[in-house]
Amino acid sequence: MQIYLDNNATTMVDPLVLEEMLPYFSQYYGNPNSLHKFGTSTHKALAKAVDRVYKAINASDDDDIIFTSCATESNNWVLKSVYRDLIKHGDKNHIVTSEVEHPSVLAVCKALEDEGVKVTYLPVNSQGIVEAKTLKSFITDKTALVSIMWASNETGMIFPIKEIGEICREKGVLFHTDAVQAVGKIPVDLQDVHVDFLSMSAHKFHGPKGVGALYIRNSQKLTPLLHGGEQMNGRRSGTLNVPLIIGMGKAIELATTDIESKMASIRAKRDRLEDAISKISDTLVVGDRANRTPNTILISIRGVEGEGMLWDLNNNSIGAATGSACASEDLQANTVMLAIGADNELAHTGIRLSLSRFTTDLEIDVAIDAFTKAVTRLRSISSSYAKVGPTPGGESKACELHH
Ligand code: C6P
Repeated sequence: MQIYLDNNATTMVDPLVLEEMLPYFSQYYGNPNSLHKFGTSTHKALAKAVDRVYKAINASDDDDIIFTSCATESNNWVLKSVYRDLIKHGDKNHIVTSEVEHPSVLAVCKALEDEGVKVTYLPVNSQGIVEAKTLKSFITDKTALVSIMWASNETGMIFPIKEIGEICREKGVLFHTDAVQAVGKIPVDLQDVHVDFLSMSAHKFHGPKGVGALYIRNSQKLTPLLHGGEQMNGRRSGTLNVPLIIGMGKAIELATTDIESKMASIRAKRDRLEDAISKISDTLVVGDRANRTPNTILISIRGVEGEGMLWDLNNNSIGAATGSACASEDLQANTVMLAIGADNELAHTGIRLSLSRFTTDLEIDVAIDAFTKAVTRLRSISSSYAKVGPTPGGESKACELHH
């Protein structure tokens, strides 16, 4: 039995999604910009996919949703083009983001600092989220953009996007949110929150890899990242990836239809797993579960290196992570745990477990057993744990980290 608990890294393509995509590889393969039937025969399915994405996030007809190759492209596009439009060719000089964004935001901000942009990296509280009141005092009349994620890929914690959006609107500053871990997991309603730009990625909600989108409120100006042809009304050049866009449309519809009951079912399994593994002494789960995406747990286990834990779980055919998949090779401490106030040792012991709607109760039972045994084995050979021993009382805690 293979148990996949790394759904924040990527998800399995839903068989219903695959089924809908398949004819568009070898049957209806025309370029949608061609005028013959090979091209035009894709139009109906493409229009349906677009409608499905608009509906899923409750975008209005005045807004634009532009397909990209991934959320990394969407994030790069917003940051680089706002820099070009409002800083390089305007009178602004400042961007606000948070310390815990995904590298596809943070690395772009670092690159923009080299171009002379001032970037404020907002701290997070002990729950791992930016507080809206913190943001307020950092916005100046030189601020071009605020970019804050909707939900954390590492902890699952949900940020106060509605309040942040209101602050940005009041101050007249553009607001971008990286909603990769929110779309398809929790309700995202763009009539309820004020967001100018929103990034998403199909492979996080059982769609294919290699396709994402950028939502643009009121189709407002944003210089394209990719210049070339006139695809997507000239906003994003490159031949449309028809099967992947169709797959994204189907996947977002499946993920967001009856989302509350899907969330309840995933949450019940997540909570059962969390309750069981946090009974192990000296463990700590980051963030209140009520304010987390229903599928995610970031747990630290004193005396157990994250990589060792992954090794043991992997030997039991369980796939988990120590944090973001794209930072998994550098063996560094979990950056989000450090930002929350964990010391270096604790930040090396984080394990991220992320479920999906395909996770079964049986898989949770097996995972609980394997996790518990792995902790016992790894602690028995841990020199640091042997030196200190279990904390008196040894009880586990919900997050209580402080700066
Ligand atoms: N996070 C993780 O293990 P792409 O793959 O480019 O469509 O998505 C990038 C991305 C952007 N923002 C957030 C919040 C994300 O979680 C991700 C992908 C994976 O956490 C892989 S690094």
